[in-house]
Formats: sequence, C-alpha cells, structure tokens
Amino acid sequence: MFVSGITVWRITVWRITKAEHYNPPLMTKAATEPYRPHDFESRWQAFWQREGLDHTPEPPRRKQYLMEMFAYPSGDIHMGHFRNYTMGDVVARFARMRGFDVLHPFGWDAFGLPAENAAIKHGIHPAEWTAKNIEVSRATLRRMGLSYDWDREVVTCRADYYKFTQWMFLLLHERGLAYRARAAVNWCPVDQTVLANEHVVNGCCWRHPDVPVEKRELEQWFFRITAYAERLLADLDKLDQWPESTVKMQRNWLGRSEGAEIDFAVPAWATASGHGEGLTVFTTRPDTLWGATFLTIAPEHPKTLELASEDRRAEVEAYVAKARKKSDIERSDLTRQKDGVFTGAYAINPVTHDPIPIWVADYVLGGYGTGAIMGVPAHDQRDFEFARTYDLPLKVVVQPPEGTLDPETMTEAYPGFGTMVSSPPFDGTPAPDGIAEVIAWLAKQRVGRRKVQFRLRDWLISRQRYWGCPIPMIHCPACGIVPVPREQLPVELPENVESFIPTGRSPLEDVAEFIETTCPKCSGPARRDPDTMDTFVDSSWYHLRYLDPHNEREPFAPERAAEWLPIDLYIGGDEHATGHLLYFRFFTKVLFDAGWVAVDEPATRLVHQGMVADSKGEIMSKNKGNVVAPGELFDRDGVDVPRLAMLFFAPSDAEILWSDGGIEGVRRFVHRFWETMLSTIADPRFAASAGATVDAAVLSSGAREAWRLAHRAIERTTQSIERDLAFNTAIALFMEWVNAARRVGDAGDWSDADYPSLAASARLLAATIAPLAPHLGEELWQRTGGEGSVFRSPFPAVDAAALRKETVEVPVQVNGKLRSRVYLAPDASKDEMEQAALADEKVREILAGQAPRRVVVVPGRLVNVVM
Ligand code: ANZ
Ligand code: ZN
Repeated sequence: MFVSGITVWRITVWRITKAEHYNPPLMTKAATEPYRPHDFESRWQAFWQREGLDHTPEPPRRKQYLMEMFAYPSGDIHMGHFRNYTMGDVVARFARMRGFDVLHPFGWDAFGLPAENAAIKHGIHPAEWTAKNIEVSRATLRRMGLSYDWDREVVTCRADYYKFTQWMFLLLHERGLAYRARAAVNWCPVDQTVLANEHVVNGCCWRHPDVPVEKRELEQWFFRITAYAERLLADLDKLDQWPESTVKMQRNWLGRSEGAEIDFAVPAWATASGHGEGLTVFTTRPDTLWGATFLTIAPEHPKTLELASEDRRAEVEAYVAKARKKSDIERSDLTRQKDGVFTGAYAINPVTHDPIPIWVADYVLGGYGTGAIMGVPAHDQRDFEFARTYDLPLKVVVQPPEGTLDPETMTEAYPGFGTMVSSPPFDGTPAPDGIAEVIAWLAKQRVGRRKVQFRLRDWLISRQRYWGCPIPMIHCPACGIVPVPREQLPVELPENVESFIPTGRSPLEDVAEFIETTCPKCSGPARRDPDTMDTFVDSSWYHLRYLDPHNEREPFAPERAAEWLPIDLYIGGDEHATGHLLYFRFFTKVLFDAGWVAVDEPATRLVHQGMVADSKGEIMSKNKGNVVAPGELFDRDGVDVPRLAMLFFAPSDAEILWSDGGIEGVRRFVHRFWETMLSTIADPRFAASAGATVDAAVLSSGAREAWRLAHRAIERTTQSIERDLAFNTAIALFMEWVNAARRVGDAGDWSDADYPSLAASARLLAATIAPLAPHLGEELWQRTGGEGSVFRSPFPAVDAAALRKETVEVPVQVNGKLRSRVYLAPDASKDEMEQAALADEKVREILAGQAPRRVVVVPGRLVNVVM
C-alpha cells in the first residue's frame, strides 16, 4: 500500500497533467513537508565547505579546467553574471560527479575606469570603491553556493597579482613585443584631457555633448600583436569547439589581405619642396595598375603637408584638421559622399609613366596599409565616386567576361575580374592570374613586391590614468628607457594622488615619490613611466594565475600549467569576441614561444551565454531601470528556483526574457517535484527497495513510462552538459517525469511490482538534478539515504533498456479483414495510428495507390481501412 503522500494527493487536490496547469495545493500536515529552501540551502553550503568539495585536487589525474569570465566589480553582481556563473557551476558540479579533478576558480577584474569615475564623482578612493564592490558581489556569489575554489581567487588590482602583470610586460618587452610609438588619442579640447574610447559618445565628449573629440598625438606603449597575426589566424582552425560566429569575427578582425605594395616616384619638379621622393601604396589589385589615374593619401599621412604646394597648403591644412575630428568608422562609411583636396603634387605611374595627381582624402585611412592608395576609378567604387566628383579621368583596364565597359557611360565601377586590357605587356591575361604575374614583373623592375596585409593593429596598452597597473619602465636621461629589474617588482601604485581627473598626462606624473627614482643601469636620477596598462592586459593572463595563485616568485609554475592547460570550457559574453578573446590567445602564444606553457591555444571549448532581458525583451541595464537584483530573488525563493528558471527559460546562447510568470512555473515544478520525491520516500516500502533492480518489462504501462522518463532526464542532462548547455530540455524532462509519476499515483496506488521503479527513480533523480539545483539535489540525496555528499557520488548512468518506449501491437484490417499489425506507443494519437497503418507495407500493396474511402481508428486497439 502506498500510504502517506500519494493518497493525500489524490483526495485533496490534483488532477493535473501539465506543470503549467497546476495550482499549488494548500499544504496540509497530512501532505508532505513544504519545500523551504531557506531551511537547508545555507546548511548545505556550510557542509560543502567543511567537506572541501570545491577544493582543487592537486596534482589532477583526470583534469577539467572550467572557467567563467571573471567579474568587473561595479556594484553587486547582476543577472548576466548570475546566468554565466550558474552555467559554469552546473558543468563543474557535473564534472566532479563524473570523477574529474576540477579546477573552477573565480576572480575580479578590478582595475579600470568606472572606479576612477566613482572617485571623481563621489570622492571615494578607487581602491576603496573597488574593495567594497568586491565584498558585496562576492557575498552574493557565495550565497548562490557556486562551487568555486575560493582559495584561488585573484584580484587584479592587488600588488600580488599586478606584480606579475608587470612581469608579463617585461617578458613582452624582452621579446621585442612591447614598444613605444606616437599615436593618436581622443582629446577633449574643453577639458584639455585625454578621453577613453568609452567616453567618446557620437564623436563628442561625454561631458560636452556638442564638443567634437579631437585626436592628439602622444607617445604610447604598444604590444606587437601584429607579429602574431598569421598564427592567430591560422590557429582559428583549431578552435572547432568555439562558436562559429566568434571565429568568424576574429577572422574578419585580423583581416588578412593579399596584394602588393607598389612604389610611385614623385619627381622633384612635381613637389613644392622640390624634394623628389616616392609614395608607396598597398593594393589588392595590382592588375589594375595601368588604370591608376590618381593617388590618394590619408590626411594623417606623414607626407601630406610636405607634398602640398604653396597655393594649396591652406586648403590641405584645413582638410587635415577637419578629418582629425572624424572617427575611422565614419570615414570608412561607404555610403558617405567622398571628398578630398588636391595637394598640387604629382606622382609617376610606374607602368604608364604618366604623371598623375596626388589627392588627400579621408576615405583613405592612415592606419591601414601604407596610408596611400592608387585611385583606379574604373574598378574601385570609392575611387569611381571620387573621380566623378572631381572630374578625374577613368581608364578601363579590365574587361568583364561579357560586354564591354565604356568609361564615358559607366555608372559604377566594375570591381570584378575579367581580361586585362590596355595594360601592356599583359593584354589578354585573365585577371585573377594576372595578379601574381604582375607582382612578379613589378618585383623584377623593383617597383613593387608581394605584400600580405592585416587589418589588425598593434595593441595600444598605455593609459594616462591612475587606476591601473603601473608600467614597469624607467626613463633615464642617460640610458634611455630601462626596464625595472624583475626582482624590484612590483612597482606599486601609490595610494595618494592629488586628483584622478584626467588631464592628458597621467595623474602619477605628479606623485613625486612615485615618479622620481634611480636608473637601474647607471644609478643616476630617472623617472618612472607614469602610465598604467589597459585592463585587458590584466585579463589576458588571469587564467594562468589561477593555476598557482600563491606563487610569489613566478606568475605560475610551468608544471601547474602543464597539468591544467588548456581550459576545457570557458563561458562568457560574446562582446569579448575581438578583444579579450584575441588578447588571451596572443598571450598564450607568447608564453608558448617563451617556454612557459605547452599549449598555444588557451581554451578548447568556448560558450557565450545569451543576454538576460526583461519580460518585454529589453536588455536589463541600470540606465533603463529594469534590472532585477539576484539577491532579491534569493530572498524570496532561495537559490535553486531562480537558478533553475535561469537554466529553463532558454538554451544557453539564446536571450532570456526574465519574467515573474516564468518563475512561477518553475516554482510550481520544484514544489511538485519535491512533494513527489518526499511522498515516495515516505512510503514504508522505500527503505526496503534499496538496491532492488528494476525490470522495465514487468512494469505496468504508466510506471514504465515514468521509469523511461526518469532515464530520459538522466540522458538529456548528461547530453546538455556535454554537448550544448541547453539545460532547458533536461529540466523539461524532470517535469514530464513528475507528471508521469503522479498519473500513476492518481490512477490508483503504485503496486508492489511497480513501486521499486519509483523508489529507484527518486534516488537517481536526486543525484541527476544536483548539478542543476545543487541544494535541492543534496537535500533529496540525503533524504533518499545517499551517503556523503551527492557531489562525491557518481552521476547516474542511463539504463538503455529503460529508454525503450513501450509499444503495443495494433491490428490493421482492410475492409474488416485482418491484414497486418503495427507497433505503436500505447498513447499514440488517432492520426499517428492512421498514418502508421497506411504506411504499412501490406496495406499499401492492397491499396495499390488508391486512396482509402475511410479509416476507422479505435485508439490503442485497432485500425480498419475501408476501400
Ligand atoms: C587599387 C584597387 C583597384 C583596389 C581595384 C581595389 C580594387 P582590403 O581588402 O581591405 O585589404 N586601400 C588600401 N589601403 C587603404 C587605406 N589605407 N584606406 C582605404 N583604402 C585602402 O582592401 C585593399 C584595397 O583597399 C586596396 O586595393 C586599396 O584599393 C584600398 F580595382 O587598390 B585597392
Ligand atoms: Zn641610466
């Protein structure tokens, strides 16, 4: 007899088949004890801590390095963090149950601009502001019971961390990968300050919305990431477990183009200065060289002003000043009206020997190629528009396979391939082949060479800012730029600075006790570099510090790296596709070359979690005032209900619409699951059923279906973790199981023959739900008599026999005569039965292509086809 629970259910409440239609029952004493997560969630968290469950086993035997992007501490954590970290936690807990030695760490990306802004606005020191936010956020994360190894927490603004960020800088410097050069920075002419990119809004200063931002040239530090462009591109092929979209974005960002550099002579007579020199252009279409009727140089090209003739200088200068105010994005806009000015100078086309005018125009970017192009108006659309505007000549040098181009009547450029014409000695050469031939020929004449060009730029890493990692370099009047010796690291960030307000020079410049030092080489007086590093430098190597966070001598021991790398799964937002995710690949390659790590790619598998939006589909943000605070959710429902909701609302990479209604559905499910489990456990037969084997074949059909669904839930949970992180489908199966189990209970008591399958399901599902809802899983695991922590026990295995869907034999008659049998699920719909019967081989033979007049279906019993 199945007494307590299910009996009560039957008389009190529920005839519900779907989770959505369920109304929560009034809890009575006679029913099971209500689900009260606040009673046990913190208890289990303390238990896990005592048990050292999240502690990283060292050295690992079968390792899994699981990592989520660390957090920027700008307040409390938000729903996006909650989602990201929940997903990672599911995988980490599952991996432990699967017997892996798991490294699952957490840390804080703690330097950066917002801390300074808060300092400016509220007068709090950035260190204090940051520490406070970390404390608040960490408390929320701990409350969530996330299984991080907190002993390995890293904080990038602490000297024990940034000491090694400086170490990394020195490594890059030693390897010729850190250098200084002049570069343009954003400049607000009102405040006379440098602006970070984030503070340029619509091309204007964030403080002065109608003051356009200018560009200023300053000496800056760069990392030579372009030296790794080829490898960063080629190795994208190894990243077969990264989202395709991200790989593609990196490929475009790296932007490899094959072409040629071609030298144009600028004869002395053709320039104002009277100095003859040359201009080099980069082109992907050297086969069109014969059609180059002008040259265009970028306004910021170093020769622009030098080339300008006396009478044109003022105009050129004005144009250059105007272009300085435009962003590259604006300048590259294809739909924009192209303008420019003639410099007054001419160059010689090296193959036609014609003098052609040199123009300056801002659609040519200073930072790409050579900053100069040959204008081929017949075959390049931008050049075409430019030539039409300024009445420059068009020369057709490629004829398309069909038709003939006429320069007089063309309305757009023909950028395609075809046959080279008017290009002696190449007339008649098919154009794609022509490219290589022309390059070889130009090379022989020493006026050109093959050139592979990347769109990727070197990484400007210096910031004239306070709240960042100081650059470990010293400027000595005698010795030049001298690195700080490693044993003198860290170069500590001084606490007291006069003002955080940016002035175009670093606030550190005015801190005498920081800036004044002695030269490590000559011991003479010298000055420290006053700049700090881009925070993306901090985050380029944090995954390595996690491996060995207490190491005081080295950033990490190479043995630790050999044990744990690569990261098996990295979860974080796709907004980092061409920033952080490229930088940390770059660092990995540098460290690989330097012999510190044995892998040249940091992460095997990458997953981007989708955004969290409100119920109307608006992305949650402080500005919109539609944020939900995770802490408030936990106050109301505990952790596991919102956690399951987060996992249930959408597959991992899709956007979530967070709504109270949605949580309500999940809350109901958890209550029903809880009650089903508890009443199962409360049955006197439960204890006796421990260890009993279940034979699916002898179960009644309802029990068999419940047993099947329990195993489907195990199967799908496993798959969702290993394959796609689409936990929503796994949770749906738990819901189905609850429904199926209750249907049996509603229809009559669980028989003695069926009961062991219910008891076994309860034991299995307590463990299966544990990675998804860890507190609930642990609680139920203990109540089902599980030993030790559920996370130390193996994740349930699927019983293949249980998965087989029960079938019934359905006789098929044609005109009332038995002709065949089909095998169907007992709950097959009328339609399914009819279709199965009509698809049957023998029936089709008899019908011989004729449509039946009528099909009579007796659900679950019989199909009769009437001809
Ligand atoms: C002549 C030509 C003829 C071009 C033709 C194209 C078609 P990607 O693929 O992006 O590398 N270019 C070169 N440097 C530039 C710069 N700094 N700013 C703007 N445009 C620049 O494109 C290379 C092509 O973009 C080059 O080939 C050049 O125009 C232009 F029928 O040269 B081409
Ligand atoms: Zn010196």
